[in-house]
Amino acid sequence: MELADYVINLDHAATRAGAVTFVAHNIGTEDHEVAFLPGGGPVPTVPGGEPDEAALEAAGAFELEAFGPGRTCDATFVLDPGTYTLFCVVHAPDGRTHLAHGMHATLTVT
Ligand SMILES: [Cu+2]
Repeated sequence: MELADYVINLDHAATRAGAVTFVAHNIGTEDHEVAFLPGGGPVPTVPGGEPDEAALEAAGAFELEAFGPGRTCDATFVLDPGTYTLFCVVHAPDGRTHLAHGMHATLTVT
């Protein structure tokens, strides 16, 4: 996948369940991360737009931690079938999260 400012471009919108390796290229100018929300749907936030960490933890969210422009990171996760929302909550220079700027995508696992 490619991570840009502020877009997640997936190579495949769907994949098979089991161990899935993600290779993420940061082609943007800011740090980016990829957080995964099992169950899909909107990312829970608290008033002001910050992610609701307690709700994310309760939902079993996990992540590929933030890394810098021009870098590539990979991670392997064991995924159950379902829908996942992928998103980035690094802060942009304006103080808002990348998620608030539209940096999210949907992955379907079958
Ligand atoms: Cu980002």
